[in-house]
Amino acid sequence: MLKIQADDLALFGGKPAFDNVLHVGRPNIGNRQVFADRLDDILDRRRLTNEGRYVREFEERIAELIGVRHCIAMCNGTMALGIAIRALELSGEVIVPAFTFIATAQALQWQGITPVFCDIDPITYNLDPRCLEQAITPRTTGIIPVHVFGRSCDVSALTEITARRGVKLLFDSAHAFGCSFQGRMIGNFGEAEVFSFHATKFINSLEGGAVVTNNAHLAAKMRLMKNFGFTDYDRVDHLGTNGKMNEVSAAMGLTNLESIDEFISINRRNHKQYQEELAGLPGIRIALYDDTEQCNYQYVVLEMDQRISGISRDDLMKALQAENVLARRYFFPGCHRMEPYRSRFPDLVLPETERIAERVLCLPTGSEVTAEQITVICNMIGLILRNGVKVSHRVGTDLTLASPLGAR
Ligand code: T4K
Repeated sequence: MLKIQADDLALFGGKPAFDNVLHVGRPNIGNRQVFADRLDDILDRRRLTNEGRYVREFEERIAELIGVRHCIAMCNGTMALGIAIRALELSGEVIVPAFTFIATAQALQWQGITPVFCDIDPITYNLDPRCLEQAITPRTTGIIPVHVFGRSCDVSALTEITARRGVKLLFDSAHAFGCSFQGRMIGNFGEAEVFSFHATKFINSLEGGAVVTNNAHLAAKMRLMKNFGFTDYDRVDHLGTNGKMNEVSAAMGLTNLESIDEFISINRRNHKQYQEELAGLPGIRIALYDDTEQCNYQYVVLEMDQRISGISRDDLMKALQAENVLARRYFFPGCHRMEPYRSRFPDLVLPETERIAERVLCLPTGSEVTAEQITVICNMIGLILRNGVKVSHRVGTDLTLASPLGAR
């Protein structure tokens, strides 16, 4: 039901717009029967993990889709990042954006490497190549840019700078599976690129990740490293760990991959609908994708300018959460404002990162969200904005709305 006046909002005693919570990152699920058949096959054959046939097939399909020579599937994106970092022998300092999921920084810190945070471009939200040049020091061994929300970094500039300055380039492409840069699929750039297939990602393998590369030597090294360094029964030739993907995850990944076109078209349709239905609201815009590239459209990111909208992003988020719309402020407050970095770099200021982290809000999309639900969400955003002063006052005085986790 569309809400017409402020009193209809849940904040003011109206019935929440949705009985069940609408999430950002609700998993897309492909053909259940196909997955169930694969699951049966895994159980029948009792090959649950360690280089089973579904993992191999998943790797082949990914490599084919991206047009890259090597794909090594792993148990999650963070482990995939960690193994790639180690295989590339990064050390000392590595430059990363702070506007990313904390895993980008943690994968480095976990290995005693210092992430050096660099500011972002305010339009693309990606690492700003101009800031990067200034952040490189004699201790810098590499950079890990992130294709945030699936919109590609300025790959050409980053490639040029890293080649000229003699540092390695590894991409965190957790959001950018199925996306391209200048017509070439993400996954072909730098020394290697890392994907995440976590449940919340547009293609999921329950938990999962992969490193892709065109470098055969690097690929062989990472393949060893993710399996304890085993080169044969009873023979270890390299330091390693357990980064393996299991067969059930691979079966889920494969099944979902078979629906990739459908998922993209749903995401694209949702994105367009939000864009159209929110058009004209003051101080609000939906971050655009470049339609001339391949995009997965997996995030609908609303950016708001409080000076024009008259209400803060956080107040809008709380008002939506009261309606059971669990909008998320990825990536607030920025990695540099989280521990251990907040304490280590208390004076670090990244103006664009901080400005964008205060302004963006991710809205529910994916195959679980219907067109009718999107219309209701857009209608509520309009109503909330039109009653900004009243909503902000209410939010400011209601302690139950203090934590975004309260709405889970
Ligand atoms: N690099 C980047 C740039 C990343 O964004 C990520 C992960 C990584 C590296 C590391 O990759 P992984 O090691 O995760 O493979 C979520 C995801 O857990 C995380 O994978 C993702 N990025 C990040 C952006 O989002 P949270 O802490 O927001 O997750 P959570 O549990 O709050 O879930 C988000 C929403 O999805 C919830 O409202 C509930 C819903 N949900 C979640 C799960 C797991 C479901 O409906 N069903 C589910 O099964 O981090």
